Amino acid sequence: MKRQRGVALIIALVVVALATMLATRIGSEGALDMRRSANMIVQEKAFQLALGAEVWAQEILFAQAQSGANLISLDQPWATPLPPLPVDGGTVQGALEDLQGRFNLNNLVNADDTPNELAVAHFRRILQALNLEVKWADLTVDWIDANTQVTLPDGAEDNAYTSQNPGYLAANQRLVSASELLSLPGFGAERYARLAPYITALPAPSTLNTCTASPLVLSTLAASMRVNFMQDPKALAQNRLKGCFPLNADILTMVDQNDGALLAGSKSGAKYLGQSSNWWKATVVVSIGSAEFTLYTLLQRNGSSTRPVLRSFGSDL
Ligand SMILES: [Ca+2]
Repeated sequence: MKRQRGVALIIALVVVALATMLATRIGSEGALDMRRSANMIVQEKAFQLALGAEVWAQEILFAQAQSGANLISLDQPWATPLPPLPVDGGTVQGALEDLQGRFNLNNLVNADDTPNELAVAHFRRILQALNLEVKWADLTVDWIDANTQVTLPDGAEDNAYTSQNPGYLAANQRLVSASELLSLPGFGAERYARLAPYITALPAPSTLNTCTASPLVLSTLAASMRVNFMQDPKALAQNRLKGCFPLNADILTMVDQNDGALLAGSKSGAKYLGQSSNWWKATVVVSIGSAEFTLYTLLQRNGSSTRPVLRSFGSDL
């Protein structure tokens, strides 16, 4: 009898313990579910706000197109960032960047699949200016070009990639994102971080907008470039307060005649320089409570209309 009571007591204790465990579990699951739902609501809200700001960016570019200005320069309204604006439960801020002020990696290969010598030489000088190895220029050409012939001296085709573990093939097509450079064995995040602010991967060939290009991109335009804008970036910024600087014509006075003819396109027929743009990057940052979300959008302008071509939520284009 005594023994039976003992057993009953143990069973009762086990039942209570089990019930307590289940209750705790249900409680924490419930809390997690609620937290998860709250996060999803915040995320959806942030996404909708970011899309709203993206429309704002398109409106600004539309107004810019309506203004009738032929040049795209840094003194224009689009170039002024949108400061943090209060919205329901947080803030939204944004900025537009003219991507034709960057070096377009997809310019490295011509439409006929040959290397664009002018762009390749420019890219080599950009790499040099950043203390990076020039071999990455040929490697990028081979990664993009449709053929499987190795570009000399530094190129590589499928063999270099199939021998990796795990193996893969060269893209042999235009880059969708500049971050594809990370696919080149040994390139690495450190090099990419250094190069990233100066490069882009646009879906079409583009001219370089000298009105918005960075000091480094301008100074490396030609081997014979006599002006080093990197020495005095403030002077360049000052010169840009009132309009486009340097104009294409200004650049031609800063290089020797042969380089000038190449940049102006009078030798190849294709202009390397321009003073306008059809490609922008909109960066929108939405903060709600302690959460922050960033939307990057590639915008293409066609006449007076602008449309989003690519969106990335969280990581840069
Ligand atoms: Ca190739």
